[in-house]
Amino acid sequence: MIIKSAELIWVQLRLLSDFVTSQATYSNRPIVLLKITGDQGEQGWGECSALENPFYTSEYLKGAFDVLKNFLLPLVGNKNVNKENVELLLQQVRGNQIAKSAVIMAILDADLRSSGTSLREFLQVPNSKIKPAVSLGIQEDIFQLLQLIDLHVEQGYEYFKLKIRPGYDLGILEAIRNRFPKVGLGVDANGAYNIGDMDLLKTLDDFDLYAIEQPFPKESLFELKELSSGITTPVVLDESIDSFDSALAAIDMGLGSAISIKQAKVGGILEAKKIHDLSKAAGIPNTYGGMFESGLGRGVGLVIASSENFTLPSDLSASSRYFDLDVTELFELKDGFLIPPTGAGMGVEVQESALEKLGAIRYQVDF
Ligand code: OSB
Ligand code: MG
Repeated sequence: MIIKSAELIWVQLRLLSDFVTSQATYSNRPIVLLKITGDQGEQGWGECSALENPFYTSEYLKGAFDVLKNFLLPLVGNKNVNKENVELLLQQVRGNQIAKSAVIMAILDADLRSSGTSLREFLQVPNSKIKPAVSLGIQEDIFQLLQLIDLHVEQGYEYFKLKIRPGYDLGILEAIRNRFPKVGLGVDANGAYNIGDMDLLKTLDDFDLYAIEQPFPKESLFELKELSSGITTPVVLDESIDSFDSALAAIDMGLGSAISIKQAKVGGILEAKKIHDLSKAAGIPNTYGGMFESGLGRGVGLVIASSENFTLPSDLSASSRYFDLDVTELFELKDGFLIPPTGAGMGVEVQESALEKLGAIRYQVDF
């Protein structure tokens, strides 16, 4: 397909409630959608899921928009692009994984649609459904947190990934375990601890957690290795893994016991698949991480997260937990499960009417 034009569409989504982590407070959830059109009228949609600020990844949405418009789209414009050559065409740009992932998603969407193939078929993912974990931000007090868990248990959630930070850890876990002895619990510190917290973190083994995600910053190699070899709870690497190479190095060095994949964070669907295959061969389980994607990124995440090696719960909750209006159909919990899309391409339709209602701002690029 020769790429003839592209449209970058800025959509101002808003989270239904603030989400607080040790790194940032998220209220707005702007996203950029990329629509590409080929010479035969083929169309493909991608999502750029960079967050509003550079506190989780070094990329942030305005920067990613700029990189897409000025550097990535010119590399594919007027060229014959397909799923086999797109990564190579984008290679000249260093880093900027999230921006690249949007182009790769759009190309894959158009390419797979032209042969009537679904992402699930392309990735050879089994036909399965997801029992998701709901990721809960830091709350003002323990009562609010307990109430929130209650509410989600009622909706059918069985797994909870709690954001923690120093001082907001053992206390909340004790209270939750008292009240919900059986519920599936994981924690995510977004790198908030340091070497002085090693002994405290080792006591987390007492709470029967399915994961301790990114306890230390990604630079703290010794600490990550020391903790993951000193406890039985899986230490999940999230910020540490932003590419196949970083996954290879982390596995080689024994930095963690599990790897969180997000296709955006690692530079796209194709790289995510490579990291999945590598993890599987190394006997390292995966979890799929969300980053408040719109329905497009959520649908893609659900497909990837149904791959074989995602044996830890993934944080991919229902759309209505985040937004009241999304750019696609909503993914809702049915008897505790989310169902990955099965249609051609990404299997998700971006609704122009929703873009309109959300006051989307469009930037047209012709080649
Ligand atoms: O660390 O996994 C993370 C959201 C934004 C940035 C980083 C993270 C997260 C989440 C939320 O944990 C997951 C979700 O519900 O989408
Ligand atoms: Mg995380």
